[in-house]
Amino acid sequence: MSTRVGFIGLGLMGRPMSLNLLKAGFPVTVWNRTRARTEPLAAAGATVAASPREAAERSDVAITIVSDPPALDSVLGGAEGALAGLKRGGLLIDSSTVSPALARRVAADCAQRGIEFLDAPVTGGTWGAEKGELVFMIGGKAEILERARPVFEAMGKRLFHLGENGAGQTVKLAMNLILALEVQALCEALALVAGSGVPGQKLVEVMQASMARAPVLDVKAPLVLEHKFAPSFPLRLMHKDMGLALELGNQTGVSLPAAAAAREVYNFVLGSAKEDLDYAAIAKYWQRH
Ligand code: NA7
Repeated sequence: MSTRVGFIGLGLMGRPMSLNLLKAGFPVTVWNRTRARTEPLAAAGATVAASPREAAERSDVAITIVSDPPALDSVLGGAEGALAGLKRGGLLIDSSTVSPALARRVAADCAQRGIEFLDAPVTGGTWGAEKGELVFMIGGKAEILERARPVFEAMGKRLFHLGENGAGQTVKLAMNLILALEVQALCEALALVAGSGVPGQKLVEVMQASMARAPVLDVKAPLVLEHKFAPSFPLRLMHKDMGLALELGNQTGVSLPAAAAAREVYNFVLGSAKEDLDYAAIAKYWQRH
């Protein structure tokens, strides 16, 4: 019998990921806080649960992908939470980006109930989620990852086993820190040339022919030049991830001076935003001058 999957969180990432599980033939039960977002999944053949607990009860593997640590606590804990629904021997995979400390706490809560746990945040954005080409960064037992491999492979193209629970989140926070700083560097450099009267497009052309070229900048440079900031990876989530990275640095005694400075720019733009924006919108920091 095919592994039954419970899928909790149908945001920008969760919706295409759960659709890919359905396409791969897994029986999927979904839950989302805003119920209207379950409709496209129901139309594609998913069962809709009334609570995270019910989604977990109907599954062998439950997957969560929600905004942030409080959201994860709220879908896992309590009488209607997913942990109350999973059976002994079941598996919880969390693909949200949260702190490594929270991943370890969830792992301990699962262990007490005889549930296996993998922290498995993703990179690849909505594009990767739609194509089923996400990259998973995984913490937990290697043999559990192997057990879940077919489920992961319905959603992603690369699986990295990085160590014990929490290691997936640690690498994810470091990855997003790199992306956040690359985009910050691009926006600063564009402001510098624009301030001297040279069109930003000229800088981008040279960058594309140089060592400074980077895939994330291939995607974000046109958005910055055209001032198009519809969210692909929302600014609010990158802001959250930078906060989590700085918190991890505090806890481990590792100083992150560039991250601390960049977070001020992310703070400023997020604080003055009137709508949901992509994180490339940090370019607005310089456009106010
Ligand atoms: P989105 O598109 O903002 O989706 C967030 C999801 O989290 C969405 O399903 C939300 O439900 C859900 N959510 C948020 N807060 C809660 C609470 N308190 N309780 C239950 N559910 C909640 O984010 P993405 O899909 O782009 O990203 C998800 C994660 O992957 C995030 O950690 C990223 O950093 C990486 P809603 O539909 O709003 O009711």
